[in-house]
Amino acid sequence: MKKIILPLLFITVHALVFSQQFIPNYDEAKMPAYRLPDPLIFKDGNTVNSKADWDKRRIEIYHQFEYEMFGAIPEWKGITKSTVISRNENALKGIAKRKEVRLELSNGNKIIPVTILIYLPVKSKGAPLFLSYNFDGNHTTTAETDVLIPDSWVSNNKDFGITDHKANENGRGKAISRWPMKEIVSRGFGVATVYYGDIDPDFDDGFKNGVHQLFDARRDSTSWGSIAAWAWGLSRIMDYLEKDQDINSKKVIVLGHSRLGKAALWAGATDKRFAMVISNNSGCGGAALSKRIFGETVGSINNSFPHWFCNNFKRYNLKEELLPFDQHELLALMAPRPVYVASAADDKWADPKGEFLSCVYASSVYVLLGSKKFAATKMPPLNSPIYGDISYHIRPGKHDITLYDWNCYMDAAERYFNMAKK
Ligand code: GTR
Repeated sequence: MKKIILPLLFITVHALVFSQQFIPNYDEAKMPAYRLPDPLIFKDGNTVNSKADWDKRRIEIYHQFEYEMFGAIPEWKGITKSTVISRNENALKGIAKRKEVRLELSNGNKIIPVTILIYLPVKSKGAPLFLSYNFDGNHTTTAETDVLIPDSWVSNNKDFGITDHKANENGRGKAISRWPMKEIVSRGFGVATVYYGDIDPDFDDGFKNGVHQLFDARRDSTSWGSIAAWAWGLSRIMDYLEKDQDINSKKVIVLGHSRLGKAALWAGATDKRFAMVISNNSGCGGAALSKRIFGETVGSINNSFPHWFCNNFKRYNLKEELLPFDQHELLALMAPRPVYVASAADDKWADPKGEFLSCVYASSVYVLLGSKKFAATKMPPLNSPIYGDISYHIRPGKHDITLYDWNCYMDAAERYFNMAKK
């Protein structure tokens, strides 16, 4: 009897302690004292003084994120085929050209289809393009009735009437508040969006579904999680965009909200073809500093989403002080390309202040590479964006991406690409 009771008692106490420790802290006063690694100090203690030094230091930081957090992407030996499957030259009441492109990522006889929905302004040739995943299917981003519904696995969702992991008509247009296509196109920008589950369905299945099927299945503690898979998918979409004559592939802005903001940041770090990188409310594992232990923590994210990061990242559960890097260094990996971080005041889970401080502490790298210093050390008031090569804003309201956010991103992109105001 004792033999059974003791282990049971141990497991129960352990589970209780563990869950207690994942109770989020929202009190600045209760945060631990923490020290952030300096992106401009090499692991051996030497200082980064020049661009050439930074190129070497960047590799050190990159590998830390790769092997300790997002996971390494195995060698890609497959091919991508692309087919335009629909065109509408008169979309959004005549202001946009729309097309859907089917990519087929394949390796041997495994094929993963990925559908890209693209809107381009009729009037502006060479328009900058926002590339951004959507959460529930391309058809949710628009009210246009002929945009395709994904065939891939989707999360069940009461609001979208999904109970069998299959998207259906009920979802059409349900996410349009997040996709102000008319406003974006009217300001001279294009949009390309893809359902993120086309690349990797967002559940813990042991990495057997999505694009993982196209790779060597052997895994170790450094192997990629889903966020790296989504980032990898953005690069494959970029491969296509580079070949599409209608697209200005030098002006592709990778943008993501929340978990997809984490993926956008890692895509920006892994692939320098993205001209600008935007993190909307990306929080823990995205733009927010982990060592602050505010809102979502490394332990809680790994506990809720064991498939997002590599197994090594789990070693830092409840031990953020041991992390050899922090998220300001993820932002620094974009330098000198512009990066934009945005928070929402009620989104405490994503730690707005931790997102802001990442911008502050990434700034030294941008300055070394010739940018102006990030223009704040204190959080700006609501709705008062700080623009520069590192941009930041915090708006009122909840975890979401709104027209206000998009307008700020377009303002920042207009400045960066020297576009005439529309
Ligand atoms: C939450 C998660 C966050 C964020 C968010 C989202 O549940 O804890 O890290 O990614 O989901 O993607 O909406």
